[in-house]
Amino acid sequence: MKLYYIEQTRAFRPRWLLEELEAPYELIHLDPQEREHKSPDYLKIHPLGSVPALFDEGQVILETIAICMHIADAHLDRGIAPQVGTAERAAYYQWLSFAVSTLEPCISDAYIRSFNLPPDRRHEAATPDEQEHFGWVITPLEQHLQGKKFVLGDRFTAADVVVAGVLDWADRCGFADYLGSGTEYLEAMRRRPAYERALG
Ligand SMILES: N[C@@H](CCC(=O)N[C@@H](CS)C(=O)NCC(=O)O)C(=O)O
Repeated sequence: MKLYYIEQTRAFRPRWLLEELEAPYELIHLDPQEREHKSPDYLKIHPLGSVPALFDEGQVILETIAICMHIADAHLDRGIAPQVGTAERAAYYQWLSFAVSTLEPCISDAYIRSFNLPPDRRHEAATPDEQEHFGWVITPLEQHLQGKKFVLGDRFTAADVVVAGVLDWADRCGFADYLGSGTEYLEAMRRRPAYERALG
């Protein structure tokens, strides 16, 4: 597998997952300062010039969640995702979807303002309205994580990579006070050796 990568982006999530699996992969670093992600060559891989993109089995896969689910399914024998058709698999789909479709949109504007804009155009993260909204929307996850080690209870899965990836961003752009049980969960995820390895 080849992972197209920019530091401090969503591309960290599949990298972390590959590190958890100790799977062989090639990391293709793109330098955003040099606009390498908008080069004609990279636009042939990802027409929006975004990361991550994964090349596997002769095919390019876009979208972080699809990439993470594909990596997990390619290593199902490692227990990194529940078997298809089980109640656990349904919960797995639910929390993956909740993280990227419901929770992440609450923080993405603040994230862009804090980290993605050119330095002279960056301004303060999370507004009070955004914080209040996030504090409401995180409720199902916050309640679910209480007393749990992992999203699926007692075992680490690819859902943890995606959920913790979103909480990690939230923590870093002004929502730290609104994570509730997610704070302890996130700290435990950050202590995982594979997470640390993926930071490079
Ligand atoms: N929904 C896409 C979003 C991809 C995305 O926006 N990636 C950001 C980094 S986190 C990026 O590449 N931004 C630079 C750009 O699109 O020009 C995914 O999850 O893969």
